[in-house]
Amino acid sequence: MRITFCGTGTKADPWVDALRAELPHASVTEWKPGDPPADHAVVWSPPQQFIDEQPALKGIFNIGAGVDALLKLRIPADVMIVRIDDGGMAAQMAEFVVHAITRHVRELDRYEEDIRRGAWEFRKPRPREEFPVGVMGLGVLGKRVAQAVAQFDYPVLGWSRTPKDVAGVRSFTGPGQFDDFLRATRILVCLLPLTDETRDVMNTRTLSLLQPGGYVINVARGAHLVDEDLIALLDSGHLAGAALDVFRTEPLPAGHPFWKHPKITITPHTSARTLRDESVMQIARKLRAFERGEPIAGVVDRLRGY
Ligand code: OXD
Repeated sequence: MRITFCGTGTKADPWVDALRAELPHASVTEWKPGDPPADHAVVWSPPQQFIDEQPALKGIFNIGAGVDALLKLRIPADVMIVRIDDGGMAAQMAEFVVHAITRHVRELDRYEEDIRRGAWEFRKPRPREEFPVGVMGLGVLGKRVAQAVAQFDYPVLGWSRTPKDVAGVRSFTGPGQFDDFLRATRILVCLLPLTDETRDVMNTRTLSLLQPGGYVINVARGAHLVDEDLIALLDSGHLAGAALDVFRTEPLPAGHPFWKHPKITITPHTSARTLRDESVMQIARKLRAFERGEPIAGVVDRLRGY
């Protein structure tokens, strides 16, 4: 079996070495233009040239959870596209979102300011029942996040395209229940895949439906959020703040208003990083199953977009 690795912005050697160690019978190399055709590819955001030069691919294994960059390419219909199910990301995502919620609800950002000016002051605890958390997207990551938040006794709501049953989470399904979900939410967490249907999903209309003092946590893709609409609702006081990890353009351009907005906390797309060892083990497991003709999890439905 020949495997080619092509990871834009990703150091290839550690991935190639780890894949070789896990799949000793395969020939694994970093892709170079003009290379002979491989049977499978392990990729992150490859160029179209890569796809065009690899006519024998049976499977493409994406080393991230989101396949939006990959689905922009022209990929022959018979090539299976597989995403990482977790790769160590779910626990990181859960801790990141719980941290963002805790920081906001417990006013830890204000305490940090107080301490910086030498003030020892208490704030009245805010009842968590007043901060219902709505998680958009209940895939592997969204489900783990919703469950983690529920552990801290927040009311948790989930919204997904198809019905999902997650213990401790009040479920809303499809476009028909979207507005009810938003109206019942104060802290909105976006963990949706980016598709034509979900692009710009957080805009003036939808964010206005959140409860007053709403808070937005975007850990999915920058294009889910209309930047100007968020800023207007923060400035009008309807929204209390936002924690943003992803942006329309990354790195976030110098001078973008998000850098300095007092109600926005930004991080550089780091909420959940792919952990190499776990991902390689998962890819190797899936490849072995595929070679044995067994079904594998995480195959992307191209029509659905994830
Ligand atoms: C991913 C990401 O999709 O890192 O895995 O954003």
